[in-house]
Amino acid sequence: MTRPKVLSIVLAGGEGKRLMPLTMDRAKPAVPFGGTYRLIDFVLSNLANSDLTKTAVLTQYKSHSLDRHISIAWRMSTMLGNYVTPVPAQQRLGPRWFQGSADGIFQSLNLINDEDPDYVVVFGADNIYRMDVEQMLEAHIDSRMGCTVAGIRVPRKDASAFGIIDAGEDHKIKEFLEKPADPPGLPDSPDESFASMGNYIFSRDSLVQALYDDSNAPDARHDMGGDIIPRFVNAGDAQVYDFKDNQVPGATEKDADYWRDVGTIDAYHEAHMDLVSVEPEFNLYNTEWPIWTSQVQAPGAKFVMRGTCDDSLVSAGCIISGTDIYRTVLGPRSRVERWARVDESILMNNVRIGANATVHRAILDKNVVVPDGAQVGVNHEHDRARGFTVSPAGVTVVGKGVTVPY
Ligand code: ADQ
Repeated sequence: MTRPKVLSIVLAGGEGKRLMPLTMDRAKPAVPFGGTYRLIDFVLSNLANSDLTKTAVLTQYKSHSLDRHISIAWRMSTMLGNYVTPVPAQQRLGPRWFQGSADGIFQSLNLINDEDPDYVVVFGADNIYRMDVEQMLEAHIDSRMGCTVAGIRVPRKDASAFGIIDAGEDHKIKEFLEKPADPPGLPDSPDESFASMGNYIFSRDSLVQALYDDSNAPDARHDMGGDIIPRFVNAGDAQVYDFKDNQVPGATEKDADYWRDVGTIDAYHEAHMDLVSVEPEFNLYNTEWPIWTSQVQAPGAKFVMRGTCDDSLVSAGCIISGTDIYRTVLGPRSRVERWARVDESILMNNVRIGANATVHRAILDKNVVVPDGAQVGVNHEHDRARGFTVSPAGVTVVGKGVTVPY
C-alpha cells in the first residue's frame, strides 16, 4: 500500500499571557523547558519520530527566538523533500493579522495546495508528552471520518481550560464544548473529564471545506477548538482518539500516559518537578523516542568544593560550587556559589546565584543575577514589592536579565 501523503501544521502562534513574564519577549512555544529544550521541541519530536517529516510551524507573536530555534535545531535534510519550516502570518487573504488558530491555517491554505496531502495533522505547540502520531493517523484513516481529535482524561477541577469531549462507545463525538465553565464529569469517574489535547487529524478536503465555511461565518472567532471542531461534530463527522491507546517505545509505566498543558506558571513549575523525581513522572532519558533539540556548545557541568545537587537536572556548562541544590532544573551555563541554597526551582540559561543567596520555589529566567546573600521565594510580599510575579501556588518568577535587588 502506498503511504498516504501527510502535511503537519503546528500551531505556534499562542501569546501565552498566563505564562508572563516568561512570554514577555518570546512566543509561548519558544519558552525553555527542562534545561535544554523549548516547548515546541516536544511536538516536533513526536512528529519526526513518527516519520512525519513535512511540517509547517505557524508563528505569530514575538516569533524571533522561535524562528531562530526552528531554523537551528530543526533544519532537516531537504533531499527527500523533508522540512520543518516556520511560516509567519502572511496576510495572504486580506490585510489582517491572524485572528484565531483556524484563521492562521486559512491564511496559509497555499501550504495545503502546494503539498497536496491526503491528510492534515494539526497539532498544538505547547504541551509536554510523547505520542506516536502514526497510530492516531491509522485510527483516523480506519474511521473514514473527516476529523479525529486526540482526547485524554483530566481532573474535572482543571477541565474548564480545555475543550471537553462527549463521545459514544464507537468513539464518535456527540458533543464538544470548548472551555465550558462547568465541565461535565465522566459517567464512570465524576471527578474526571475527557479533554481535547488540541491535536487533530483531518482528511484534507473536509478541512479545507470547513475552513472556507468558517471564514464566511459572520460571528466566528476562527478558532480550531471553538469553531472548526464543533462544525465537524455537528455534521456527525468527528471521532475521538483515546490517548490511552497510544503506545510509544521505551515508555515507562509512569510516563506512558503523561500529557501536560504547561500554560500557567504553576503547571509549568509542576511539570519541571515531574522531571526531577528519582523515578520521573516524565522520563527525558527514553532513547527509543528521543526529544530532539539543539544543545549549546559548552563543557560538562562541574561540581567543586563539595557542591551537591540532589534530585536535580543539571545542563552543560554549569558550575556548582560548595552549595546544596535540591529538586532543581539548571539550564546551560548557570553558576551557583558557595553556601547558597536552591530548591524546587528552575534556572534558565546563564543564571548567576551568589554566595549565601537563597532561592526557594522560584523560576529565574535567562541571565538573572541573584547577588550574594539575596533571597527569592522566601517572602512573597517582598517578592511582589520588588516587581516579581508570584503564582497562585506561591512560585516566584524573576524575568529575563533582572538583577535581584535586596
Ligand atoms: P488553547 O491552547 O487555549 O486550547 P489556543 O490558544 O487556540 O487554544 O492555542 C492552541 C494552539 O494554537 C497553541 O499551540 C497556540 O500556540 C496556537 N495558536 C493560537 N492562536 C494561533 C494563531 N492565530 N496562529 C497560529 N497558532 C495559534 C486548545 C484547544 C482546547 C484544548 C487545548 C489543549 O482549543 O480545546 O483542550 O488546546 O491544550
